[in-house]
Amino acid sequence: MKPKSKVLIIAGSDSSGGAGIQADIKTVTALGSYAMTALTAVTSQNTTGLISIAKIPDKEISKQIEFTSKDIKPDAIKIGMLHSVGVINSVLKSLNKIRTNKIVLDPVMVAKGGAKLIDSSSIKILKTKLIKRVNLITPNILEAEILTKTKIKNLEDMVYAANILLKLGAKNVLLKGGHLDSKIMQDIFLNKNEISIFKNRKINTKNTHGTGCTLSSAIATYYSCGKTLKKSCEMAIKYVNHAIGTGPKYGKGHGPINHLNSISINKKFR
Ligand code: PXL
Repeated sequence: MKPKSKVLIIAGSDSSGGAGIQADIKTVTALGSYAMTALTAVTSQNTTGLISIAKIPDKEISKQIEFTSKDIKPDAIKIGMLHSVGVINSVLKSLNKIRTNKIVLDPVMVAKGGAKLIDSSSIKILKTKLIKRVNLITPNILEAEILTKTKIKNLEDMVYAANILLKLGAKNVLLKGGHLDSKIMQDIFLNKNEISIFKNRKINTKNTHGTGCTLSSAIATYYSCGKTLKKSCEMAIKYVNHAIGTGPKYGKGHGPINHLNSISINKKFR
């Protein structure tokens, strides 16, 4: 097959390959599209935790976004780890220059093991500026609690918090309920006109490293191919659910999910 569309990923590297830009590239590829990248940081980690973060200079991030997109125009953009105010400002400036208008933001804040991936002043500018510039924001419970300064214990709290995100200027919100203590997964998609709740079987496993990165990249890929945001969320959730269910069980800690669950290898390459 030939790639169906082109997706630009703005995110950090996870050396263990399960999350970050590695998860993003695998996802975009496994769903049949062409991945381009602008790297924001390099993390050293394995499934048991993170030991260091090296930051890429703001100017280099802008150059990657602008020079790459000038030549091959992305159909959609996925944004992940943005660790500082400088990075967010550079990304905002570059987004205005390249004019791709399908943007999905995963407001990455902490890694699975608890390491902080963003500083507090960045959270403020994410909330006041970046949120308005993107088409969809995909917080998990913890991220939504931080962004809305609320406590989320159930579905009702999720709807309340998601509405605050709309008031902050978000156009569409996918609030992921996976961290709630319940037997089914409930994710809420909403905008000013509609609300949908996606319900799925919750898979009991510790191997969920990179689910947020994978989900937002899958959404960006479906969206880049012309599906609606709501449909893109629904299909991306299904892809991640299958990826969790068929995880390869690598490493001693929180292992990766199976990005390959959507593909089979052509006979001539086996
Ligand atoms: O899952 C959030 C995330 C995003 N980006 C990078 C990460 C992680 C989690 O580990 O390493 C680079």
